[in-house]
Amino acid sequence: MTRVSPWLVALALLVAAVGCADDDAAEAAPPEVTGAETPEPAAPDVAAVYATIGDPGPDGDTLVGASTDVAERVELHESVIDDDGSARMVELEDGIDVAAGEGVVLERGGLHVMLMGLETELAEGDRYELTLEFERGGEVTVDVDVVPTVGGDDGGGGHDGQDEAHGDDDG
Ligand SMILES: [Cu+2]
Repeated sequence: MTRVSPWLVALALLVAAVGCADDDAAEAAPPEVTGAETPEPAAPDVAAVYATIGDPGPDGDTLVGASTDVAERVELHESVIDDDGSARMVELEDGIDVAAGEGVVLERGGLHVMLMGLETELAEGDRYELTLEFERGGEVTVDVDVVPTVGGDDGGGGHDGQDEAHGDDDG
């Protein structure tokens, strides 16, 4: 009768687990980030960053953090409207989900990256570097353009482009 040492069994399981983890991480790369911009900050201390994060691949990914030289710290936020109609921002401590096959858009009134404790004055036309950290894909550094502030506190921001179609007039 052969007796298998429990230590050997444990070791075999450990090796198998590590092997699987290695396979999973092998092909990871950060998703493409485009159109990163910051509206010229209205407050002296904080600024928002909007951008489009592309398809992270079939496994999806999560934006878990960000950093930059121009601010003390960076948070991930979502703007929400309370029941009483007032707008506020909540910090997303679990990160921002980047959907498999889709990506995610960070935009005014929704998901965004928030610079807290600005150490450099940001004015229209400036450009700074922001490093985004993804759970699977790792880090990617993008250039962020400082753009004019659009609109005020009205929460609006729709597009006004109207196209009138002309039909054919047969006499
Ligand atoms: Cu915010």
